[in-house]
Amino acid sequence: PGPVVCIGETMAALAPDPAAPLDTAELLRLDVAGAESNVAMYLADHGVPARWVSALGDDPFGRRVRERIAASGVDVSGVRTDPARPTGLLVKNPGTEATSVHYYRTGSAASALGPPALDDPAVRDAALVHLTGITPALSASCRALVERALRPRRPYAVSFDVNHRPALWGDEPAADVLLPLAARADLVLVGLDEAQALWAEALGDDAGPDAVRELLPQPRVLVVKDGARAATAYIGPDTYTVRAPKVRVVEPVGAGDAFAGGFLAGLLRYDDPVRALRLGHLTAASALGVLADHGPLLPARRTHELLAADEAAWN
Ligand code: KDG
Repeated sequence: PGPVVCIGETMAALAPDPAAPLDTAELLRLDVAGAESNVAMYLADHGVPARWVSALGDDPFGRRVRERIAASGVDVSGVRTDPARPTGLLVKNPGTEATSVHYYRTGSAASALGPPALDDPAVRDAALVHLTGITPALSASCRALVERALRPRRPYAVSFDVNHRPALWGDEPAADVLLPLAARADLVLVGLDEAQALWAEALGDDAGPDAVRELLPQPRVLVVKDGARAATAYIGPDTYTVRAPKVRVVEPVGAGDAFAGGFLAGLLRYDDPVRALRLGHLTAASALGVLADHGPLLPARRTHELLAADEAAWN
């Protein structure tokens, strides 16, 4: 099969290190942050050919982002440099309860992406195109890109991680945009809490994963992630649930992308939904254990042991 092509914005990311509120922090660590390139990096970690298609400014942050992602084994030949627009920036502000995220991305190079990005040679032989619900919130042209990728009779399968980022939507109802987009994808990933927050009215009180499937019956594959508890994959008429292992959490941002990278890699490599869910959980654990979005995987041998182990070893 061809590569997985992940399309979306990646920013330079600044975060206090050691973690402290920005009011008092003195040192900031420079990293990269982008949901789709995170998925590409985790796919590459698992040995699945991955490309990242995007745009960056002609600036030091843009060069840093490109180099970091290329160094992770992702093909960045489809990443354009836009001399007229800057690379976006994300700043993390760790609070006592939770980390808040501040974006400096309006007018960024990636916000000017549009349907022509899909004509890039890097997309032409894609087996799977991976998109997220972040992109349609960035600009009208970015939304048009997602709409076009999800057109009927497309030459590739599309996976779509709902990735609701309330800070990007302002007054616009994200729920009304994201549901029809998700409905047209071949494979959808969504957090249960995210689905409950977005589509509360349609799902009803105390909705579980099955209610999300009822709301989204169209995609052949639907994965509903219930945080630290479990993840359920609906594939055609079949349902598979795998409990999450207990892990130490340093910082959760990036774990959803890691889960997506592991799940997609598992599905592509083993064509086995339970192994795919397990690889999703194991890869999420890599992101949960670090401050950055991208953490180191377990040694390959340990991963194989856990994928093959019986369920008791997982709980
Ligand atoms: O999924 C993790 C992302 O939230 C982060 O890396 C930044 O892509 C990002 C965004 O737009 O929030």
